[in-house]
Amino acid sequence: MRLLLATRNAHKLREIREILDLPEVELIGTDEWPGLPEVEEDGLTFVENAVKKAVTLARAAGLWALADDSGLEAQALGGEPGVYSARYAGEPVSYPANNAKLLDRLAGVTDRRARFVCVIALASPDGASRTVTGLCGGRISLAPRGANGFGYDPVFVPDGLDRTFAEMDAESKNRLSHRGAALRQAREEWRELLRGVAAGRVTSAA
Ligand code: ITT
Repeated sequence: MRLLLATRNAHKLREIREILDLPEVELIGTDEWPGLPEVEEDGLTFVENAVKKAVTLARAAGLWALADDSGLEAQALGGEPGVYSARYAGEPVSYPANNAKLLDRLAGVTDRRARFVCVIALASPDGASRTVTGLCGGRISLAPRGANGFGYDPVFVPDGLDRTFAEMDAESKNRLSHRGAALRQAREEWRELLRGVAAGRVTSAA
């Protein structure tokens, strides 16, 4: 079966392809399916946004679709930047500017606890959907470190380690990350469903 990956973020696409390894499923990027609509991410939760992205693109393409909505929540900032993670420092999206704003907001703050959240939504062409959620706890470093990964990786140190995500190779990050956790759960929970879709027995995620 073909599964449309409803994200325009190339870093996420790579991580999803690395982790969601299902034999019956051919993963298709949005660049391979012209004419898809832009989705405005105006939800107040990661679940709302992930479902909206997956359902909109599944309906438009007539394919099953998988979307990721994710972000960082800093404890001392009441969960900021949260669903606003991508555009925290405004448009155009700049990862260094987002990191600088976060470090600025946390200047002099001793509670540096934070967590990454990743919601993956799976939608069928009829508009039905399911979600899984992955979390990764850690803390915000005092300064950016490392050049791997994307987004807030240079300022995020996962629990139990001293290196930021940006100082790790992809495999180590995937083992610990919110996206890794969500995708492993997706693979477990949805394997049979996707097999049914591939065999023509299942037509809806409802
Ligand atoms: P799509 O909506 O097309 O999937 P996006 O980048 O706009 O791409 P989101 O709205 O879900 O995605 O924003 C997620 C932001 O959260 C992302 O831009 C990063 O700033 C941050 N983020 C999410 N996962 C991350 C990770 O694994 N490492 C670092 N930052 C991450």
